[in-house]
Amino acid sequence: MLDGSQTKPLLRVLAGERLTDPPVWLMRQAGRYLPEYRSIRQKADSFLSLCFNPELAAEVTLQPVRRFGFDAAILFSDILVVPHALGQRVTFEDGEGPRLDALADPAALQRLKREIDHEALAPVYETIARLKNKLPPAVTLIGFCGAPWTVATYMIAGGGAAEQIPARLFAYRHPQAFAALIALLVEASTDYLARQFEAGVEAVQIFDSWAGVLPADEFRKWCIEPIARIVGALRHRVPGAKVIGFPRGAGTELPCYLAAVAVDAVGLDWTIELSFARERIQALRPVQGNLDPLALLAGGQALDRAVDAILEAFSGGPFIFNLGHGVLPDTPVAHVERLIERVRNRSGSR
Ligand code: 1CP
Repeated sequence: MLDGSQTKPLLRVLAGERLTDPPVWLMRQAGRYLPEYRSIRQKADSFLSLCFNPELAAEVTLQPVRRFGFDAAILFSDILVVPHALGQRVTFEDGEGPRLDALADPAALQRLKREIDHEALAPVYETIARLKNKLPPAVTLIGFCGAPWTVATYMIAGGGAAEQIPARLFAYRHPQAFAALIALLVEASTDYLARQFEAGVEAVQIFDSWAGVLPADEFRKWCIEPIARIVGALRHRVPGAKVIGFPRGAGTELPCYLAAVAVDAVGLDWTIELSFARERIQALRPVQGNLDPLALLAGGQALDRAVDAILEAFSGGPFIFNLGHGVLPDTPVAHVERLIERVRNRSGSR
């Protein structure tokens, strides 16, 4: 399964190697900023039907790799296919983001299945199988899931919510029910990631997009502990499974996260100060990141300066160039081209 780990740049970095030319890919590299994505998106009735159409999902996964020559392809899907496979109603309204049948109180948890329905996710595994033979040999296929905390925020609020107030209140008011939901998501996510490896992904990323809204002790309880359980159980099922953690907003809690979670690399958001990241994080584990997506949207000298500062900070150790969060829909394609060119031209000269 891990064939190619000797040659694929991204897998070499995940194994702890420092490369003169860092591999580069971008979170949300497939999406509305690409005209070729928008034209495929029109062919599908809904966003979920695009995620569950293996032919189209494989195609949109490949689009950014073809256009920009990224070192990784990330499976085209969404973190909210897991609540869907647990029986919750999930839809995506155009321009408004996801809508779920909110879990308003502990009794609502009874509506969920006891375990993830792999039948519902079969198209995702088929997309992975199709991609395996279609990727250039140096490109790594990355699978993913949302971290239990981040997925729970959407399940409880029924969509995106400012500061994740509904989920935080639920966790304070009903800690036992909340722990049961997190435990269900730990099982479901482990199972889901193991199946992705069996279908052909070579690494996975665990997106904890809302880790940063929690107080430190809650962060340890609802983010660190569950993710540590997922990574431990996953490695039991898939020995050597490569995992990238992305606890967005974890800040000064990052060393604690790395002490407890055996991820192979950690994704850094753009707020992390670079010398702190080099000395306190990259010294422990390979890092991935951390360009501000707004610097990419802005382009010009702001982009160049930010790229150079990141290369300067991280080129001395194992490093994957990425954004500190996803590509924004209004990002000009020319700015992504400029970014790739700069990363490839500046890094080699060091
Ligand atoms: O119609 C459309 O085009 C919808 C836009 C869109 C896209 C392109 C959504 C809705 N999801 C995706 C794809 C997606 N989502 C990918 C695969 C593509 C790639 O990375 O290239 C991945 C990895 C995700 C992960 C995801 N979904 C996260 C974690 C990363 C992050 O951005 O923080 C989260 C929080 C979601 C939920 C979600 N799905 C879609 C939206 C608009 C949102 C955010 C909702 C919100 O909080 O407002």
